[in-house]
Amino acid sequence: MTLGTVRGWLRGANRIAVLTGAGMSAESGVPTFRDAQTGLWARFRPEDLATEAAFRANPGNVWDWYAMRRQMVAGVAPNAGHIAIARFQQRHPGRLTLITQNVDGLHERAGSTSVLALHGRLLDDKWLDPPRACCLAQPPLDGRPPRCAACGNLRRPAVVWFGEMLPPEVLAAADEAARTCDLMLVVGTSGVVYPAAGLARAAATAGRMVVVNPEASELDDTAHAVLRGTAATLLPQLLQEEP
Ligand code: BV8
Repeated sequence: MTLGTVRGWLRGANRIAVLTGAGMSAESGVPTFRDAQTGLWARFRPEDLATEAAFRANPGNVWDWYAMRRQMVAGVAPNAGHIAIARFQQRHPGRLTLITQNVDGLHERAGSTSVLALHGRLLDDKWLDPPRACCLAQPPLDGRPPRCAACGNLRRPAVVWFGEMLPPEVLAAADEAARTCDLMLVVGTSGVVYPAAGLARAAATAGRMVVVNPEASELDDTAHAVLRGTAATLLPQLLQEEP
């Protein structure tokens, strides 16, 4: 399938969904999730760091991994792919539902609205255990991680770790969008992580599902079209208005 064919499908689609993964932010300089970990974390698989058990076992190490990622994300900018999606949403209010597995906040920074963030947000924190009155009575003590001065409850990144439920209302909205769309663009995801990848499969049944990825992914065999290219190159070509 060519770019032109998919552009034709998009023109005829009233309800568009876009599902993005880590590859969406690669051209902004954010390493993809399954890229080799760098530095201190080179010997860990992300699946082994992004879990509650890992955090409880070694809170400082996991907290530092997130602090490093926060610092990296603070220093990058949305790329042409993020901007193309945001501009399309502005030109066609309500026609494109954006679902992301990413926690970097770059879609919002590009101007996208009502982003369905399946896996939470890197820059937000929450209490590890349900907060008691003491946790809410004063700011947490600074530290790696910060903690409640009275009971020691830890702060943790407000992201969804492996083995944790996705926010039910976000997942329900994403599921609804996937099951009722005419077309879903699946951009920059290996299609390994569930239930996110299941949304792409649901969209392939409801309408057309198009993969945008420079490499092969687990979703290629279910796609109606596979466009071999990057987010920052192909999304502006797919989503820009006719000249
Ligand atoms: C749950 C937040 C249940 C944290 C993340 C076996 C089979 C099926 C499922 C499972 C299984 N075993 C376990 C499970 C469940 C598990 C899972 O799916 N595991 C995987 C590893 C098999 N899922 C869960 O645990 C989920 N929860 O199921 O709960 C439950 C139910 C009830 C009660 C309790 C529990 C939670 C999953 C969420 C985990 N959190 N992130 C953090 O970020 O630290 S997931 C993490 O992976 C990121 O969010 C990332 O986005 C996501 C998916 O990875 P990708 O985005 O695809 O990134 P990846 O690096 O893999 O690929 C990048 C792609 O980009 C590549 O294809 C590459 O070619 C492409 N690319 C590169 N450059 C570009 C590009 N594309 C375009 N342009 C470019 N320039």
